[in-house]
Amino acid sequence: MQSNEFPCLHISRYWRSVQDNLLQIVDLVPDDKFDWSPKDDLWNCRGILIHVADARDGWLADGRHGVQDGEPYPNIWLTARTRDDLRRELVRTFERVERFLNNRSQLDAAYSEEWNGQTLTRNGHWIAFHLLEHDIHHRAELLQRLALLDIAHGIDI
Ligand code: NI
Repeated sequence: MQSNEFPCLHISRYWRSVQDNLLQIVDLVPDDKFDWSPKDDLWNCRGILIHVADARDGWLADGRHGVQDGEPYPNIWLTARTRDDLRRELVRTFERVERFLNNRSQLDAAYSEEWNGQTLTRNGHWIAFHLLEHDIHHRAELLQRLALLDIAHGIDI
């Protein structure tokens, strides 16, 4: 193996465990805590959950970051209010991610965007990695919220 090569790594199938945890968290947040935040300048639980789903749409829908999968980019900041809404948007956007993960040409393609006067070019594998790290990052943030609320979650990572 040459130094610039990496071993073949198949991890897409394990992403679902992160999604399952996010759905568990949606079920665990008490009705009166979706708008709770530990500090004024930090997002509340509803905002974090919307942001996770919105980021998936954003990276796959609009072609601004790169992938333009032909599906719409709904503004769920206005429509995701209830627990059922949040669950529905996480399920919808994860199915969208799964379609992307199964689309070899979208994964292998290069995508460019302008950022701070620079042209950033990434491929679909990077976008998939970024969406996974984003899910994981915000799962940790939500678990911290539950811990601060003394809500046992049983999610042991
Ligand atoms: Ni984020």
